[in-house]
Amino acid sequence: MAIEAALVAAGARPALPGEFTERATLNGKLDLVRAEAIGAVIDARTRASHRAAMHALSGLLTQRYLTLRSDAIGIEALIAYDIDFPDEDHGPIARERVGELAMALAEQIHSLVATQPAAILARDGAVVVLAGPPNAGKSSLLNAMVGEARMIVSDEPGTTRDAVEVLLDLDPWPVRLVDTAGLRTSTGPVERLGIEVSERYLKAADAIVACAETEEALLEIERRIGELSTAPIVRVLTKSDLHPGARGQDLAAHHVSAVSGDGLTGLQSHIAEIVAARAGQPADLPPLVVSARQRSALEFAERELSLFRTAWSEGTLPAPVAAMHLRAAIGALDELIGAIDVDEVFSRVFATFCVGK
Ligand SMILES: Nc1nc2c(ncn2[C@@H]2O[C@H](COP(=O)(O)OP(=O)(O)OP(=O)(O)O)[C@@H](O)[C@H]2O)c(=O)[nH]1
Ligand SMILES: [Mg+2]
Repeated sequence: MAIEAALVAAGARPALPGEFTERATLNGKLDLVRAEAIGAVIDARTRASHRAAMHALSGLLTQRYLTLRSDAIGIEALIAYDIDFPDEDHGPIARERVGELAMALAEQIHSLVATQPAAILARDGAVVVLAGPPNAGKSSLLNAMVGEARMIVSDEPGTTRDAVEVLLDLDPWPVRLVDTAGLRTSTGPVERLGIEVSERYLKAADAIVACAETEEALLEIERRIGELSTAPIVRVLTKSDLHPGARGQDLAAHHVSAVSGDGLTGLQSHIAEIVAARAGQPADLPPLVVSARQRSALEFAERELSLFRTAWSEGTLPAPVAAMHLRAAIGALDELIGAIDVDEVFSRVFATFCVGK
């Protein structure tokens, strides 16, 4: 602090939030997409978000945007003839060809816009609900999976009353593990409320871990879950340390102990597989667009391209007017990358950074 005060007295001033990154960008060392990626890398709480941010930081996302932009400029060059010679019937390039290229470009842009659900999944995790009868060992299982005593555990049935979510950073997608009140015909009003919350979570679940100590109880709970949800179910027979003998061999259930840790790894891999089967493998998806600024620029470009395509293919507007939509799409792509004078965009982006980055 004393050194800082001396420096300030000598005429220095503390860096503004994001100022170092902003200066690097303004001096051409970083493009805007990579600059934003620095913030995203710092903010990433999951491996999936971190991976997406690192991809952007590497410059590959910028490359992708640059390709889109140069494709759009390529189309603009093709229609120049129609604009310059509006009275000619046929330009050197067929109108349909321009329409096809604009369509292909719009699809490319859309595939990036459409990564929003995957970007949300990477940040927040898939909802995976632990469900089962009271005392099945659900809270103990959650504690064992996250490696800390998050939930109160007791041998009194009906211990958990409220649903509690914990982020579990599985690969390739994180999971929001939800512990719920044990499902049974309620004994009291508070527990009944807890069970209603469990039922709501089950309806919204991406996957359900059905937990029970015996196979009869497991089948019964599965039947009850089936009335509320169509999400895939992972079967778990709990407390395997207390049941050394063969139990539920036909059920293809995971035999898990929260005490010994038995079966936990296999269960987690199975959950991760189910989520990946629904959401896809990151390597098969386009790069995730994690920045809201980038997504809205892409959406704008997509809308303008669609207006261009309609005007162009239906010939409802003169070519120069249709071309204005294409120009607007290119403008949005320019702004996305930071290729033009974007002082205002810059300051908006960097103001969200913490001091000194
Ligand atoms: N030996 C052994 N005991 C366990 C295991 N898992 C849970 N228990 C015990 O079983 C009892 C119930 O565990 P909880 O985790 O509270 O069960 P729950 O399903 O969350 O119960 P409710 O919240 O009431 O629905 C506690 O006494 C735990 O110590 C296990 O893997 N092995
Ligand atoms: Mg519990």
